[in-house]
Amino acid sequence: MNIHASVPGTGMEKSYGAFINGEFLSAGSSTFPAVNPATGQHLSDIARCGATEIDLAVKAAQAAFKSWSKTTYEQRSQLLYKLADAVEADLPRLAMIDAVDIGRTLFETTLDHRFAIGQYRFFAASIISFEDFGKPIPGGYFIARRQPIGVCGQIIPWNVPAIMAAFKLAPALAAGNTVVLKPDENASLSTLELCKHIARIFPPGVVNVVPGVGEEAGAALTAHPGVAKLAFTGSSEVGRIVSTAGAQRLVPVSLELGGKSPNIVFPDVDNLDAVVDNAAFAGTYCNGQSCLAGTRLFVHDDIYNAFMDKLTAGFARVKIGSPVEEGTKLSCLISKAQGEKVLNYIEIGRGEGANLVTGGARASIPGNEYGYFIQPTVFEAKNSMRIAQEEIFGPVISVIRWKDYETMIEEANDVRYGLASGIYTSNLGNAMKTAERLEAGSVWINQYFNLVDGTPFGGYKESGIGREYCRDTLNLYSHLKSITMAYDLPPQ
Ligand code: TXE
Repeated sequence: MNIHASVPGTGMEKSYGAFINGEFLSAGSSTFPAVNPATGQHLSDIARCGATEIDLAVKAAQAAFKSWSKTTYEQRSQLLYKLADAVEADLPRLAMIDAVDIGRTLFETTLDHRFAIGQYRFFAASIISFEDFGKPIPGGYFIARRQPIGVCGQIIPWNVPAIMAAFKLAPALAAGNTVVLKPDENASLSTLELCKHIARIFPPGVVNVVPGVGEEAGAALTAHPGVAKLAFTGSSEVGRIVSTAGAQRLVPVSLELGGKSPNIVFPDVDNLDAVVDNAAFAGTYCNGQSCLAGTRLFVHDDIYNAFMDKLTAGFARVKIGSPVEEGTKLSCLISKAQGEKVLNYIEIGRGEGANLVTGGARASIPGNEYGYFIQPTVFEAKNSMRIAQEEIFGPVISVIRWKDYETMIEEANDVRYGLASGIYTSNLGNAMKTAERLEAGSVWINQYFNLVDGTPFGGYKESGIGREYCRDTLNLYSHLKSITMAYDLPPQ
């Protein structure tokens, strides 16, 4: 492969083929471009794989499973630690590749890779204590034995590719499975680059990465009879398609889907400035392209005006700019399509009578005119409005003023999603009682996005099925077999 000179220092290739059985195939003639969403710069050509490459990859993964599934927990743990070390040593380069490939700030993409490293280490540690269990029974003993499932088909989105790859690979490999992973067509580069490390560390065929578009490579992966488990992160709409494919073949499916999370501010908060900062961060981190984003901000009437003044003033100071420029807080969205989708939602908000408090337009950044940089946008809205109910996936917050606790709780839960939520209050009892009542997989008290390895992550309602990021995830990737032993043959 030729080193591509367009982004110096990244070692990016001119083209990438699928990574199958420990090697990169050539990209072939059918490719799609990786494009810098800020500048429009062409970065690389990526193989547009389909059923043929998926089949090759699944067969390689099936062959590798025979020996990989028999490795000890300690052996797998060691290799995951090695992968974590390799990513850590390569972090600045990988973070730069993501910044130019997905348009998020270097600060954020660096954090993404740190999260990924954490995931590899977390599962390297967790697998060691993933014990079988058993107990004496009358006349014998039973053992509950954990066993890997087989080839896992994994499909990931574009918003945080390094985290998504680690969320999928680490638990599956730790539990003794082999993998065929399809990265997103908007964000394949860092996952393909990760394969260079994987090639040095893991036996051939244990990890296979097949790039391509959803309806082709993705659909072929979900339909392949050799895939024994499916895992998907992306939109709820495609989650349904993946789930249906799994149901047809009766294979287990875990899903992490969209969100429209409530973030609730009580009037008794100790430090309003800190709360405003954190709530702004909750709505706009990742340029708002996060399934966890706290986009429905419930602010109590008693502090409403002060809160809104501070929020607007805060957003006026936010630096919007090139993803690779020091100090940039908000950069561009992943694509024109995503940018237009967000701008369209802003129009929908105006049209349904929400009051636009700040933002609402595309910003023009010198040298980056290609990109969709959207100003941080705040609407005063009603929970029933579309902008408060639908996942916008951009820096757009709907603020909902509340007075009555019961009504607020009802509205906070009145949405089809249930991924995350936030609460700010100085009253511990109130925080815990409210946390109990929220229909969401994660509740953050006093600090949104407080993500720590080992805390379960996943959705209620249409936000998904299964929990990642925690020890329990190993169960998603394991069979539990009971072996029941009688000391004696039955009496005749
Ligand atoms: O996601 P898709 P898109 C939400 C967010 C965003 C919207 C659309 O609201 O605006 O989804 O984004 C693969 N069979 N989230 O269109 O289509 C696809 O190739 C198999 C939330 O980018 O769900 C990619 O790898 N696979 C989300 C992955 O699915 C298919 C993060 C996700 O793409 C497929 C991203 C098919 N038929 C978007 N069609 C989150 N939960 O964080 C597509 N894919």
